[in-house]
Amino acid sequence: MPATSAKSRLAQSLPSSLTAEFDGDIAILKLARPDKRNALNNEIVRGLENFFIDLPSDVKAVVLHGEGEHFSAGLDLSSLTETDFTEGYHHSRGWHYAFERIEFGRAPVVSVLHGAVVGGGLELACATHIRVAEKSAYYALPEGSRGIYVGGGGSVRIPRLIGTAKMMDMMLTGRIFGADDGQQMGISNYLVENGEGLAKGIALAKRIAENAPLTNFAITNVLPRIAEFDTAGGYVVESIISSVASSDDEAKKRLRDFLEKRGPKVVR
Ligand code: 1HE
Repeated sequence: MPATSAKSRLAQSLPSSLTAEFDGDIAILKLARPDKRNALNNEIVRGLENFFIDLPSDVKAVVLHGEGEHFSAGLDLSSLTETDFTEGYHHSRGWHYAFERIEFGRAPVVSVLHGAVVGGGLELACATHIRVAEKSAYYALPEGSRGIYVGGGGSVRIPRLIGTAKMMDMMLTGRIFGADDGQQMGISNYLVENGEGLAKGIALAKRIAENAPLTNFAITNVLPRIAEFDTAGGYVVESIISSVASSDDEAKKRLRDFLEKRGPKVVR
């Protein structure tokens, strides 16, 4: 798969703990620190941030997965041993900035989860737009037992997915949820057999990449904001973004295609 120069420059700029491949208009980004169970140190978090800042505009969707037996063991615990308040605060804010680049970036992101998806690993997964879990995936927030607290946006994103009560249970009691529970609770959108996650993630990313870019932008960057607005404000912003999308040439072409019997039908 030949990469354009912007894509190969981006791949080469990554730290050794991250690798990127390109397959047409999708990128496949891998956490590549299996010896440390893809624990997230500053290098990986900054590498993720820079990857999403520099993502070329012809990349239409991203798949994020992890090498080895686990998606991610969360925060690299060796990086927090001697921090004071100010350093800890900025460390956490650094994760927020990086994960916001994923959540509100240029392209929708599909994560593929397997093995441990714990602490900051779960926070990272929750910053992506679609989660595919393999049966081996399990979810935990062991911060309580480490004497720390989530710092990668987990308090904001995880309750939106599973509710505050379940997150409290995970943090207070160390409760671990398996892949079936995670699917039922809404952590994952898709549940597949072990070894099938990456193929499913790539297939979904390719499907997402076929959508009009402006619609994907509205879904990832505007919908989550509207969902937090009051009702009246939500309706106004929805009407604005819907009008912006439908007045785009791409929408006009796709609507014409359907009316002239060229566009895809919605079939099961
Ligand atoms: C690590 C980390 C890590 C593994 N930081 N080094 N996260 C946790 O509390 C989870 C901690 N990790 C584990 O519970 C286990 O490692 C796993 C269940 C994920 C995997 O177990 P296993 O048996 O496959 O691997 P292992 O033998 O425990 O670990 C292999 C190596 O990875 C070992 O290093 P080695 O030099 O002895 O080979 C481990 O020390 C290392 N390793 N996990 C550093 N997390 C923004 S705030 C977010 C807050 C959090 O994320 S808190 C949750 C932290």
